[in-house]
Amino acid sequence: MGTYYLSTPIYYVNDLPHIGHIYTTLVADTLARYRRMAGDDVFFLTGTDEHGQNIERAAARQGIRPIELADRVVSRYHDLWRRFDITHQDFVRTTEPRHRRGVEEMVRRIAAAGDLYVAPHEGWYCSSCETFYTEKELGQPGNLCPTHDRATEWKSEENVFFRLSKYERPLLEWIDSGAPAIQPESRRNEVRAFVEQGLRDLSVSRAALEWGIPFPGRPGQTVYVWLDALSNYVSALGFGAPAGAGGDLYERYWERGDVRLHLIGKDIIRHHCVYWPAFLMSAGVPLPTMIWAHGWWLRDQKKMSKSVGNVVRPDHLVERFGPDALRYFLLREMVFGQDASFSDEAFVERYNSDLANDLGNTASRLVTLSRQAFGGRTPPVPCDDNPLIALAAEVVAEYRQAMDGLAFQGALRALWRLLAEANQYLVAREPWKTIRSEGASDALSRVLWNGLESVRIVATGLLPFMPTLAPRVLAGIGVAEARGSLAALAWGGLPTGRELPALEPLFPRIDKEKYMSEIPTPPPAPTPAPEAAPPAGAVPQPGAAAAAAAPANVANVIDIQQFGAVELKVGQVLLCEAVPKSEKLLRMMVDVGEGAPRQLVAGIAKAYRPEQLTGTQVVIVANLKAAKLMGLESNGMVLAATQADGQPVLLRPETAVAPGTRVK
Ligand code: ME8
Repeated sequence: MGTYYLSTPIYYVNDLPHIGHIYTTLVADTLARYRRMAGDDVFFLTGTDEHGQNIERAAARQGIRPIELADRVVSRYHDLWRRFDITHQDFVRTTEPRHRRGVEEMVRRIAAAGDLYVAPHEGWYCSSCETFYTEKELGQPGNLCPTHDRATEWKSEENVFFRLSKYERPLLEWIDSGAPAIQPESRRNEVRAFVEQGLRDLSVSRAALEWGIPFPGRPGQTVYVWLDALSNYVSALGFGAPAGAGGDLYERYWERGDVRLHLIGKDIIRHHCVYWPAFLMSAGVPLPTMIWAHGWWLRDQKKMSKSVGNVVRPDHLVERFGPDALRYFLLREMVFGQDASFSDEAFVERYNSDLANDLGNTASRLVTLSRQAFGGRTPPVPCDDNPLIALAAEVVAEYRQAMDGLAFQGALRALWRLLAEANQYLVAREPWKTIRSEGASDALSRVLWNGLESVRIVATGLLPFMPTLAPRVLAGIGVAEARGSLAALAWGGLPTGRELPALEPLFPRIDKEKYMSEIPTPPPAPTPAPEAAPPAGAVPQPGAAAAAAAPANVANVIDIQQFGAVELKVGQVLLCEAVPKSEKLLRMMVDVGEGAPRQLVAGIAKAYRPEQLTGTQVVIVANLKAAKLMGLESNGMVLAATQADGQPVLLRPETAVAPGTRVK
């Protein structure tokens, strides 16, 4: 027992939350509830990350101010957390004055440590993760961001730098010291290898980005979004608040706290396990005691992500089955730390087998038999000598060990072992036959009591996972007060002779086929393309109305209008040459039937020599916003099939056509 601080990442507000965001918050909530059951003094923090280029651009696309977009999305987060009954103590927004004070204090302390200097800065920048990459790190054709699969831009500006390189050794010592602070082990090794290969200083200010916290003492520059965002973990506790203004939360939960845990997805390991500890070391602030990076929810083998556009939003699942079924599924399905694939089919199967059948049927069968035999009450005679007692003790120990180690799937499997054993026990003793042969005997009472007691222990262990339904299961088996304490996991808590109302079905079985046929079409990609007329000739085909339903296994269906918004054209390559100092880029002048040729830059140099391309035809995306690659403007994108090993194969018309011919 002690203080237990835990946080989720603060989520970007450029789009609505999806299953991935919900997952981290559900994990945090489950853990927070469990720690409270264990008697800890818990502080659970979540919030939103509202500054940066990505949000500035998303707002501009919608013709609103960034703060309006943030307010809109934040209210959606609040609704969602209410719906899932998330028990966070605080929700921090990076646009709040208290957060700005925390960031300013962090910068002040880092500057006082002599760890800031000004220098020119250039590199490949991904605006989705607001991070600079080296060409080596990009490792894919087209200079795509390794996380977001999106084109990066070449950026060059004068920035404030943080002496990250100075913290190489201290970081390695921290990673290697005592109890491993980075989990799981594989991630710790990854971080260690990254630090060991050498750290470059980090630019922590941005020029020409207005939507951010002004960099103290550097007019015209804003604080790098990650230094801004990471500081939320202490700004919410009152770090940087005027003396006496914020209470003692910072001292209690951070400076003197026992556990300081960040739960994150593996996409943001470097920021949390390298930058953040280095900032804290520089500022003289204690480090987190643990950072736990879980895997990704995938859809079609790709990370579910707003930028990729393959997300599953929780709305229809929550509307149909309530929040607890999704809570259970997400925590049961993913081995914490590894990737998992989301599918509606798996959801329905798990719901039917684990919740409707194993839990729901066992509970309702026991309640029905007890009501029948004992006048609508729980069995009058308990039992303190039967094989389920030892198993329950074993299962509870396993459950606690798993929960202490954040192995949520393991904890649930342990509980289900007890359920399965209780079922076996009932099948072997056939109380439904005993009722007929013996009536309400003591022997029958003991058997039913044992069964119900097993369900009580399982439902108690489920309280952190299913905060709405687990208390209802408990109430349904005659336990009026759902005691949220680990002591309630001990064998023997089921009251005897307690009134037992008829159990309403808690987990009605889902008709899988019917459900699968009714699943709503996933919403269009998050950044809607501008309105455009359908391409000429795009006459709706007979049966095209059926396209309103998603083709099997396709998550991110678009309609013909959206497709029509992308202008694909045939281009004639007039000139092609390598880009100096780049292993990947080729510069081309391409005739797209517009009079003057266009300059395009493509990351295909490892697969094609310039002379192989001059005079040939390619297909390009003609209405893509211009991007800068190695300082060269690219006005469009050349289409290629990217093979499993990353090698591109260009797409071309089968026979030569006039430059500018539309592809549709
Ligand atoms: O990165 N599977 O915010 P973000 C599992 N603002 N978890 C996922 C996921 C997926 N497919 N997609 C997202 C940011 N997540 C920054 C964080 S913290 C100081 C700043 C979860 O909105 C996971 O926890 O992109 C991941 O780390 C986080 O959402 C990223 O949310």
